[in-house]
Amino acid sequence: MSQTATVDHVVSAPDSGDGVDYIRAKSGIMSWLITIDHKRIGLMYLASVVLAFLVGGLFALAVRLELLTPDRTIMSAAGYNQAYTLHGAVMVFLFIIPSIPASLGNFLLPIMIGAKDVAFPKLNLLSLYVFWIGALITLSSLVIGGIDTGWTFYVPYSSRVSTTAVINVTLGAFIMGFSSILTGLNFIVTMHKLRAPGMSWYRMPLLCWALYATSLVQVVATPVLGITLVLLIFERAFSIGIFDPALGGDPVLYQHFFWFYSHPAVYIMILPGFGVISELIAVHSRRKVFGYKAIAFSSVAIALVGFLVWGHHMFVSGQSELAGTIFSFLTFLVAIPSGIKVFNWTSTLWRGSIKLDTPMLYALAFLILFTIGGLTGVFLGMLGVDLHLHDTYFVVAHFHYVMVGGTAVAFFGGLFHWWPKMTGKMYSEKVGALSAVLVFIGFNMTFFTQFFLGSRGMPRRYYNYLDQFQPLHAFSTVGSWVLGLGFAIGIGALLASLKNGKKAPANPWGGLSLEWQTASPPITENFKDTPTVTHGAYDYALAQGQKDHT
Ligand code: HEM
Ligand SMILES: [Cu+2]
Repeated sequence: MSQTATVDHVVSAPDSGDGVDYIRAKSGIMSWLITIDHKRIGLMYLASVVLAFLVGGLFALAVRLELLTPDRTIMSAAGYNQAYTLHGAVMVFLFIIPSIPASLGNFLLPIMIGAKDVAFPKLNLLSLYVFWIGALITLSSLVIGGIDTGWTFYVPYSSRVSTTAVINVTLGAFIMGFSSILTGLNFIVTMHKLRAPGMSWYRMPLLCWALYATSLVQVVATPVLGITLVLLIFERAFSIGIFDPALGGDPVLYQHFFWFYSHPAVYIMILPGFGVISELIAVHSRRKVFGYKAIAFSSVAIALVGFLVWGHHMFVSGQSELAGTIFSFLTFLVAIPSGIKVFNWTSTLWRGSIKLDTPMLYALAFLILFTIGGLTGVFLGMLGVDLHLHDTYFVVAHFHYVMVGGTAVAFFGGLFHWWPKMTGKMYSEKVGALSAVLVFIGFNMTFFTQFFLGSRGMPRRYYNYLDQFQPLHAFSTVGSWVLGLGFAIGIGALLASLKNGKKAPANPWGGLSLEWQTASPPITENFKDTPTVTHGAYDYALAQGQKDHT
């Protein structure tokens, strides 16, 4: 960012500039491994999920490369099944679910509400270790032969037919579930108990509200996945006949259990993204968020309604027509709070003094991509339309628009936004902007094509395909290179800043929420004295010496 922008955006001087920052406070690897500082834990989570993103991303590039030609390109059919399964499992369980809450959330939440740490700092460290253990067990499948069931592990294929490392991957996911639950519990208690004086619920930044709603889902839904996976492991190890029809079990029951978690889980993935986008849009357009309460409550509403719609994954599984119709109707309801958010973000931008910094570019990309993802979700929620589109590339395109175009893009936008705070370094604004543009172009090339592929009948998870699909597949594959390049350049810009970056000021974007009122990087205690909060997170008009630009 440019010099002049810094000046015109600074709102207040840091009030905790002295004291040692949390990075230099202690040194040596042990001081990290046994730390209970939420900022260090957040940073270690950050490194872990970015690493997971790279692993999942390499599988993605391999899968896409295989699909460049209708027949064999680089791998066998069996290898292909393993590649897309691990891609899906790693991206979901090791990247998207923990990405924003465990890394950015851990780092920011206590600072944003003016606390010194989360409510249970040791539990926080435990959740990181639980995550590492689960992740390693899941990845151990790589060395002992892979897994080819798809990330949903549907029975009876996963319990009886597949000869692969199903138990490792599901056990790993089971264990990582505890990490998710612990983080959720910790956040809920932290927000209830540790808000600074004056930090009422309605003065909290919207990211906190989003993390609150996410935590509720994590705590309530994750145990269902845990039980399901344990049952699956027992089924596979001892053939006890819960899910396997040959043993008197019910495979559709597995699907109910699985999606009762996994649909709410998509809100564990996207709600934190909503929170990040609210921050980016408000700060980089210097506007009071339009409809603060509507955005806050819509997060909670989405979290609650999200529990009622799992059956839309099972329209073709033989559930009754009445059940299908009800699930279809309930699915449409989720569109309302989601629509409210998009409307309010757009209204916030309206006449704001928008600065096209890298985080804002990512936020605008999010708005477009998530809107496409959400609208195509409405198509899939229509019972009759889904019969045609089910298990085609239309679905692949839809969930990538939501998960990558939504959550992953929000995660990177947030990473650029808070990077100066976390590391004390400014990255190259030009390179950052380049990455955002490449991600946006590459993403649409990769995935928009797949809406056409799917509606023309290209099934998902197929190794070979009819020649007529090749032009679109090839275009999508080339797009994945542009997308991969965009992400790589973005990560490169951040890493390079650690060495060559200019020192970051406390408040490079002129934000009003508390994290911008402390030093970059913050001191171990976050604030020298407990801050007293006198205005909302976005009250630019009320903030001292500053006018809202509108
Ligand atoms: C870097 C860009 C990415 C590319 C090019 C990509 C590409 C693909 C492809 C080609 C498939 C296989 C579709 C099929 O055969 O049915 C797939 C599946 C999947 N991807 Fe991605 N992906 C990317 C990023 C992500 C991310 C960030 C996530 C995060 C959640 C993700 C989640 C999934 C899931 C859940 C599946 C389903 C696997 C299955 O059906 O079993 N992808 N992806
Ligand atoms: Cu769903």
